[in-house]
Amino acid sequence: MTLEETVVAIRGMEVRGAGRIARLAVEALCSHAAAQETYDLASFRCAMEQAARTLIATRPTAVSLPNAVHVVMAAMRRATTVPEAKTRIHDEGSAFLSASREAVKKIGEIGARHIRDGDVLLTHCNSEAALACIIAAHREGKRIEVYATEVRPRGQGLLTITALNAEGIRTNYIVDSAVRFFMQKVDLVVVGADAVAVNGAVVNKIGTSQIALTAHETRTSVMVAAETYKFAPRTIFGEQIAIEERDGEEVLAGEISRTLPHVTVRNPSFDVTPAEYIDLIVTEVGAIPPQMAYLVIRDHLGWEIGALSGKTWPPLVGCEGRSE
Ligand code: RUB
Repeated sequence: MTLEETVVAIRGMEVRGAGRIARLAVEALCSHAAAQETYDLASFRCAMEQAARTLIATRPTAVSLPNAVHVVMAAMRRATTVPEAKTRIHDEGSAFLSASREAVKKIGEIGARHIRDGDVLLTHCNSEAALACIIAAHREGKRIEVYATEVRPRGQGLLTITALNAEGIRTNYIVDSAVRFFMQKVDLVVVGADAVAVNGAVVNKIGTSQIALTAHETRTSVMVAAETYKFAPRTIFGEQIAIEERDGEEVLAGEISRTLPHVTVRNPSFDVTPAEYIDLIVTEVGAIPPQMAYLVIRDHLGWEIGALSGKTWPPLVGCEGRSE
């Protein structure tokens, strides 16, 4: 896919989910680098920095996206020639792609250990990391049953029930507003994450915080499955994670909304679940209580924490004097 096609695919949610978005962005950076014909390092760097910015702007909430782009761009910035930069981008990009796929597998293995034989689970949206845990538990022979939400307005629950059905997992498909009705039957909520803040708060599909609150009320455990590249380093410096608000047309389409001039349709795509409503975050480096998020950022992301305190992020290196 070209850079432009990738941008359209991510914005239009043909490719969605924080992990998949990150991998697609890295693939786009790699092919964009390979397609550059210049041997002038400054021009090459500028083209790549602009591509990085464009990709990061496609969807604002999933921190996996800027984190993945940063990994590749940091490798490029160390190069002194264009061929070296291309090689570094290719190598770093390939390493990220395989580490990301491996992380999901590992999370599945670790997460499955927290699912018991006979458990009733509830999941929300469509998270490959959360599904990896559920499917791994099922493949280990644990008899589980799942409640999966519909996920208004985009209906990602359909993807989830299709995946669960393909595995032969007993699944109940419910509308989002039925969560509290069924929560008494649920042993464990398993969801993914678009971002994890330094204080352990988890950003995930809109409705996750309501589900966690309901789980708290019934003392049902909440497990979040999140690769380490979904942890948000700049939250250390108080940066807020932006919550994407999508077009109201996704909620109320067409003529009816035009006949209600006093009504504004609001469509936030994600919400924030505070750490106190989360029991465990399963990452590829182990399961942690949310309060340990800082350690993941410090020890496993490989970011220069000091460098993050700069005002503009990501830095635009190599485009000095050029129009963006
Ligand atoms: C997807 C969503 C998922 C996380 C984690 O939202 O909220 O739970 O991205 O997914 P959207 P994964 O459909 O708006 O992208 O574990 O696959 O990264």
